[in-house]
Amino acid sequence: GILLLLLYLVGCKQKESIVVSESTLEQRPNIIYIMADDHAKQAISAYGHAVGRLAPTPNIDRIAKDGALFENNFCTNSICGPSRAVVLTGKFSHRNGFRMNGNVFDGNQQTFPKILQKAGYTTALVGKWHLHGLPQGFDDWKIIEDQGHYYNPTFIFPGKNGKQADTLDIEGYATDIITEQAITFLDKAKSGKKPFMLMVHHKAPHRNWMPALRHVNKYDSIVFPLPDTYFTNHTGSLGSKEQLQTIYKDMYEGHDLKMTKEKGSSELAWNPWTNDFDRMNAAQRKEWDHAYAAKNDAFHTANLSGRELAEWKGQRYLQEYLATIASLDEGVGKILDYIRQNGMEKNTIVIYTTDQGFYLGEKGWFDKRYMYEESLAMPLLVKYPGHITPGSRISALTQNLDFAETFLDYAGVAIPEDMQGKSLRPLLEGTVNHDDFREAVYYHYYDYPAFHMVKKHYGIRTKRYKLMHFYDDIDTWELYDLEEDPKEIHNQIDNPAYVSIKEELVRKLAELQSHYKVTDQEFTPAPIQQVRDAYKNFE
Ligand code: SGN
Ligand code: CA
Repeated sequence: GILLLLLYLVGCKQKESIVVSESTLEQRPNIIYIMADDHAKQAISAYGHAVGRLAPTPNIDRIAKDGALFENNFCTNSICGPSRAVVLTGKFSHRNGFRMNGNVFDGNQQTFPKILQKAGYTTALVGKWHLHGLPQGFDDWKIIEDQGHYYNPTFIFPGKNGKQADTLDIEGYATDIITEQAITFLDKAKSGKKPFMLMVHHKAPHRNWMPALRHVNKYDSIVFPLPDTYFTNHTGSLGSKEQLQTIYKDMYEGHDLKMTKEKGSSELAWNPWTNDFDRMNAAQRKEWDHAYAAKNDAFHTANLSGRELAEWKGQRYLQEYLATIASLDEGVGKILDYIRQNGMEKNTIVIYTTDQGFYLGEKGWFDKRYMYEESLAMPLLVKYPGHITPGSRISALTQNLDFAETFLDYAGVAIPEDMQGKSLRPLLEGTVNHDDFREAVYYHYYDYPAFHMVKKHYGIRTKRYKLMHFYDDIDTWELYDLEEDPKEIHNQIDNPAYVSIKEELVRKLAELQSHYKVTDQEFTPAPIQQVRDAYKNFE
């Protein structure tokens, strides 16, 4: 009787909080989540693109070699803050409330770090946050201010003596500092009894693509192939007609392309905001100017115009973007080496991804936001020795929506009913057929009018097709056959041959919206005049 009573009491206690025995705690994997900002999968050599092969990322590739590479991983809303909010909550933007960068994340809501923390994990975050407000659910955090700076960035961290937060400018290069902070955390966590979850959020390779001083000339002698759609006029797409993200039309000469005013001068050409360069100290700036002098002078001598100038800009952009990634790759190498040298490799899951995809000149563009492939796709590499077959390639349709669920699954914690994604663990362990994982993904971008003027749109992507609807101050549909037209140049929406496919996609789209609890309110267009006025203000 007494024994039964005791068992009953123990049972009651277990219902109150998540109780995990010490031994189970120790068996649970550590999680290191490394997320870059705007790192296109074309620029990761493991993905096999020409650009990635010319500017290899050997350390990031180690994760794919030792683990799995996801071929069809997508974001739900291709912009920074919203992607981060989806990762934290496992919910679409319309459910977590963070639809665009200007929103403020409701930090009181449920997130996976909070759940892991309750379940006995030590949780930490270093680097970019961009959700405004201070992080919750982390035992330890050090974030960069808003977008942060490449040189001598300001960090925000928990304050002392009752202060919520303190700030400190740390001298050096952002990517290197974020890596060092991550290692400092690992050093502390190494001897701890609890498993940990560390999020390493880099600023790189976000605009304005400033490489570390040691890499400024890294790719000067390499000619990168510009995409064959670099000069393509995407006439079938009304939705992208008014965009402002064409490399040779919209990039700022000084800020983005690091061009100088004239030969012999180190004064930057048109530079709408100088803050990024002003952050450098005198010694850094001197080294920077010196590294650029010869190549900028050569540009002035060449006196390019028209198509040649447009191509030169594309080259300069790729050289800088990829040189910025060189430090990222070194940083990933340092973290991988650290866990190997400190006996943490076997029980640590390492993930490499980014917040959304990016254009490297496809259709002439930079930036992201669109549901077209380059910005929809996110690289995703995961390793967990002994649990994931080295060199696996996963073709299933997956999303950043699935990350939170995956981490909880590996930590042995129940996935809350209201999370909207699916754990990737069955894919990683090879217990589910890739084609059976998910039939289609849903997407919705809201940030208009804003930088680059990408109109609001939503849509569905299956393995083969994509249907998109641009709305608000426009009402236009696009349909692409990714098998016949992987570069999405030919909008088939009015092609009679695609009528039944279109109808099927419209039906599936409606199904997805109802499944994910999308309400009509999401699409209420602002009066057209209001949008036009905001555009004017924005300019
Ligand atoms: C900045 C960039 C934009 C970029 C947004 C959002 N301009 O405003 O090009 O689209 O960030 O990027 S910059 O000249 O200030 O660099 S996001 O990744 O944070 O969403
Ligand atoms: Ca981003």
